[in-house]
Amino acid sequence: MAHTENTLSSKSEVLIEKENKYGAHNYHPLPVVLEKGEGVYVWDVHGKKYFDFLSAYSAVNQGHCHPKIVQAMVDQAQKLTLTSRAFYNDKLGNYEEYVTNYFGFDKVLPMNTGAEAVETALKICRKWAYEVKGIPENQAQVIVCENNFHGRTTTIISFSNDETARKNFGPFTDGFIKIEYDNLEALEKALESSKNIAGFLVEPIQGEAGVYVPSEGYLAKAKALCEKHNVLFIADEVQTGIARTGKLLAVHHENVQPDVLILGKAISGGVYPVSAVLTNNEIMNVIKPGQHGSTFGGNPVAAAVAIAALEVVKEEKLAENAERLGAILRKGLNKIAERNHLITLVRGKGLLNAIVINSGEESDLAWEICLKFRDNGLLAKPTHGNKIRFAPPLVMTEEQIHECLEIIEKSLNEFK
Ligand code: IF1
Repeated sequence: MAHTENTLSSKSEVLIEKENKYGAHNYHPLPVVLEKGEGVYVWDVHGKKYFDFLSAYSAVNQGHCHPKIVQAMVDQAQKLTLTSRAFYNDKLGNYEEYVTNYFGFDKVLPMNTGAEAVETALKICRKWAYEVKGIPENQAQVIVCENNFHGRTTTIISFSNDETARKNFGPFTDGFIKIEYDNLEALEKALESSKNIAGFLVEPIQGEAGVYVPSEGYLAKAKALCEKHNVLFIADEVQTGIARTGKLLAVHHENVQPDVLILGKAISGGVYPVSAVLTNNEIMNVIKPGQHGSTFGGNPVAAAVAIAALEVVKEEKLAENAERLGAILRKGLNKIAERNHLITLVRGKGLLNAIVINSGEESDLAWEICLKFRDNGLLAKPTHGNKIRFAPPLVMTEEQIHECLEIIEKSLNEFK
């Protein structure tokens, strides 16, 4: 037995060591090497099965390797993968029609990653500010929030306040005003501070900050303030969008339609990098040929995959499921918190949740707990030291959620 275990662990170790030796050290993954996924489950290279409680940071909302989405990709990949936008392809127009109707916008600009879509939204916003709103050249300001996470490009980290993400990557891009999240007075003050405000970029729930849900009414009131000042309300729903929080979009909890909507991650169900920026005609028409683009953005595989992934969300009622199971999960977690003081707080919406661990942000207790979850068959990752994000695929069943709650409680009890 001991011999088998040694061989088993060495297989993971060899693969981890390879990444360590040949890959840049820009991540610190939980030590588990995965080779297969199906629905809410993933399997490691030794055949051990786990509940995935991260969903690739909310990209695989539809579940791992969803057969319909994978089939759409395979079919399209065998026919035509990439033309660039130098020529038309027979899939893009259908996708553009589908996605704009789906979310209620006039136009879409297709990109690949979340960060690219955020960059795209900022460029569109600035151009709109100069050409429609009439802000003097190079004077446009965009309001952003403290503790935001919008991606990793040089411009995006320019307005991050995560020192790890910023240090020694300067000089940075100008034109951003940072205000406190979930603070309407701060927003109003910033909007009144200058005539040159072009947009307000906001996450409806701050994911990386530890699933920080703003006060009820914040988004609706922020949108109204933006309207009053003729400023674009730009919602980054890369993580919160596509049914994750119990509605198709997190802004729908407050009946808000953003001026600019940024989507990524689950718009493809995690099988292919697809992102998008959606707006009305008046805003999108500021972009003319040659002013923005991407080799892969809007390619036929992306188009076919995204249609399939969005269909699955409706067919399988994933928003409703996220809403229902999220309530059960938080209720169960709160019960555990009553019995086990390692959990100090449970928060979230739908199936985007986090627990706060009873330790300082510098402590490695949350990491140790995630290792214990792993040993007991559930994969989650700490964020900001003492918070653990719980975001399973939305195809989970009620029975499975209860099974997960048992794993979570059992693991926490092992620390007593
Ligand atoms: C990593 C976090 C999640 C995002 C929002 C844009 C992007 C993201 C609201 C950029 C990306 C990712 C990136 C990923 C970890 C992950 C993350 F912990 F860093 F914050 F999900 F919570 N807007 N979030 O959350 O999208 O360019 O990555 O496609 O490893 O950096 P991308």
